[in-house]
Amino acid sequence: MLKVHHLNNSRSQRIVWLLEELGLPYELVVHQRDPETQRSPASLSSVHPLGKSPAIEHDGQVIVETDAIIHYVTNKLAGGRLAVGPDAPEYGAYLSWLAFPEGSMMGPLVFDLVYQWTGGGNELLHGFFDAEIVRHQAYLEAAVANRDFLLQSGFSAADVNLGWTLEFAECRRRMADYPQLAAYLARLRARPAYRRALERGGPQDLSVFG
Ligand SMILES: N[C@@H](CCC(=O)N[C@@H](CS)C(=O)NCC(=O)O)C(=O)O
Repeated sequence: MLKVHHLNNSRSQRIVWLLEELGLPYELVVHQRDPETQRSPASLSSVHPLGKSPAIEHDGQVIVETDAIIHYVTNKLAGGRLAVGPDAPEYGAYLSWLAFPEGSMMGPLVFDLVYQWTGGGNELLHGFFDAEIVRHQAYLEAAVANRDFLLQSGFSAADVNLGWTLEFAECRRRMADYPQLAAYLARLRARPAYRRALERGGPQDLSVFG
């Protein structure tokens, strides 16, 4: 049985959501953040040396990194459902979108949070993160302006990956200027599997990162 290590209020919510979308069985192990530092507990470091979520266990292996887990789940456990295969016209677009949240977006958003938590003081540095966040948000706003989901072929695992990232951007008050993006996030949140995932992995409260 697939085991999912989930940290409360974290990006591993994506994996719970993906599994609910796919209707796959899984055992959920919930680890609680330290309420003061928001760091993960020792129980997660006993799963993998990095002590990060998400992590999954399957067939005696521990797999980490959100994008790798999404590839593993969709292609190995779900016969390619919610993924796009190499022969499909949108294969390149799918891979690009799948990598975008962790590869491009989360870095500046997390640096901006840490900058705030550590008291700021370097406006040059802050200006750099801020401009990066605006650039990414504007790019996304245009990308979802004329379509319901990231790909023309419809909803995919790339939307799951981006959806939680936008929730994080929202708690950082980075969504107000982007109506198309807000509408896209509302479409994602309206999905029954999204709501089931919150019941299973939640409740989610990202306000601590605000
Ligand atoms: N690049 C990794 C990032 C993993 C990560 O930073 N996870 C956060 C959860 S949002 C975490 O475990 N934070 C707790 C900690 O570092 O102590 C991925 O895509 O899975």
